[in-house]
Amino acid sequence: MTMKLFELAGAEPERRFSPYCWPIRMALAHKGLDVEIIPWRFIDKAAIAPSGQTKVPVLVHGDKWLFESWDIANYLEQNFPDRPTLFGGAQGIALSKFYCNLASVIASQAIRLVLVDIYDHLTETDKPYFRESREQRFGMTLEQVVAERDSNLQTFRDGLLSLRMTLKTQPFFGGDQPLYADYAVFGVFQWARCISPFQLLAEDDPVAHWRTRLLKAFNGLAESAPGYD
Ligand SMILES: N[C@@H](CCC(=O)N[C@@H](CS)C(=O)NCC(=O)O)C(=O)O
Repeated sequence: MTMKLFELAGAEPERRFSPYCWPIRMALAHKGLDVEIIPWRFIDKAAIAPSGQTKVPVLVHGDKWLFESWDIANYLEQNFPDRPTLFGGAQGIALSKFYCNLASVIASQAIRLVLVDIYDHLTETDKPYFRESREQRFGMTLEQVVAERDSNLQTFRDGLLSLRMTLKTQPFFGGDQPLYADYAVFGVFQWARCISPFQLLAEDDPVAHWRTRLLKAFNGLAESAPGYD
């Protein structure tokens, strides 16, 4: 039974830019599971209404409509235990939760650098919803949010120090091989790469080298997605 994944898309259906959908795409690839990807736009709430909420990722497996990336990853781990593990056991699940929360924090900082680029890539029908909801959230225009991004970039990069220190001595947060902790954090950088030409990472940053390793994973699944480099 092939699963279906509703994934946030821009005006170009192949441009996928959700920091929460990408970890699930990578997790499905890690488990070697087939999935039908359904491009989804912000105002397309009816399509995912059976999940009982309004955000993607939404994974449909049989009659189950799953949402919340963390819950979906745990569902995949529990239901496909014979496939490669995403967490490396119970302690790994507990530790991975930290990386998911860290990814959300990094995403909340990165969005201040790429917000207006997201808007530029949306369908004309998504644009008014996005502008209104995000300007309400930030209390200023999209353009004002990113106005200082050149001078704020170094502060963002400095905030990645704990990632950088870890990746100096091991190729992945999971150790020698990537685990869900890697995919959770990678989702933020892949989201930014897919939606914005603004370079979040310096080329010589160990975080950038780790990102490259994950871009190339699973036969270049993430690298082949439309984006900027
Ligand atoms: N905590 C959720 C966050 C999901 C989320 O925020 N998804 C965004 C796309 S990145 C969304 O669907 N937003 C819909 C909206 O803003 O209306 C998860 O991890 O799945």
